[in-house]
Amino acid sequence: MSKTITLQEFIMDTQAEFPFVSGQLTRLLTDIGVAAKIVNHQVNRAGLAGILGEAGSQNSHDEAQQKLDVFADRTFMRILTAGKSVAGIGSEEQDQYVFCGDDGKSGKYIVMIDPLDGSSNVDVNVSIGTIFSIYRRVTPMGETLSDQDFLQAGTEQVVAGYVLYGSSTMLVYTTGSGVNGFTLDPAVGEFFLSHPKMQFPETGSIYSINDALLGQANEATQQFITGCREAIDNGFKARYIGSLVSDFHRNLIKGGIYLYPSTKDHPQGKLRLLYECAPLAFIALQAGGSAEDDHGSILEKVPSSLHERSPFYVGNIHLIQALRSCWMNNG
Ligand code: P6P
Repeated sequence: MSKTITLQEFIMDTQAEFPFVSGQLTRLLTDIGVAAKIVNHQVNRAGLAGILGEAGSQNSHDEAQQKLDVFADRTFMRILTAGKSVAGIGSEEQDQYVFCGDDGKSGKYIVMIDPLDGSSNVDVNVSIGTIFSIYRRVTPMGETLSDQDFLQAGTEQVVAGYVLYGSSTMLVYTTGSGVNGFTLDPAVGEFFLSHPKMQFPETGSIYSINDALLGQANEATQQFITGCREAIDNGFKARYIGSLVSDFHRNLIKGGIYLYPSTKDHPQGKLRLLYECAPLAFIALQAGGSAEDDHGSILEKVPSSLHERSPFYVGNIHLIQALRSCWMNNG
């Protein structure tokens, strides 16, 4: 039986894929793995460590921060900043961009991150996740960062990935050459390659949407979901965990579509373009799937602000195409 390789070995083996490789990206990916292990440890013992519940603070979206949100944000900030590869970070938990090191003049990469998505689920022991995206800086090294470094289209991503703190903890990422999944062995504290070359199944029959919001959704989404419900004899079923990374990961493995349309409460959509939709869209396309908003490709969207929201539909190509045809039918 061939040896299962660790995340570190895989990163080293594949770093040659990158032109002008300087080792900075290798260091950055390694740092993400380390931060994920630290956050995982706290998530797994949250009920014992008195870190369940709200931190008593709010993030920039006036959402109550969970204690674990704050812990995860501080952990990723600390480790990514210390690594010297990162010039700046955009985080769901930070109102503004964070410049790393010497005012962001030396690091080569920009990181977008949702440190702990779905964190309110941790109190009820439901899986949660970290979502991250890595871009090259636009301004030359040695200059101070500007908006253009942070507000890049998803097509400019160098790396996208997520950590799923579930029944086991997984790190799944792509550098543009396919999607690979690593499972943490807590006994040795290492991530091992467990899901090489992840691809959506040929077809999918799971639809994930918050049913309570359907009445507020656009006509196309309502028509599509009605079609799914009528296809129950073809094996269609509804599955919605309420934790984006968990719903996405399940659909990636079993096949399906996740939908979060714009609603009355969230007229631009609830999910954030830069650190939720774009990274998962990159992964989806690399895994043979598709990701759109109401008008077309998520990856082509150029954000105008750090916390911009977007409607988000992601999953098997044939399901996204079926939704698109509902848009066409509804003019
Ligand atoms: P709703 C969690 O707050 C989150 O951002 C995603 O993880 C999840 O898919 C979605 O919101 C759930 O939203 O409105 O269905 O509770």
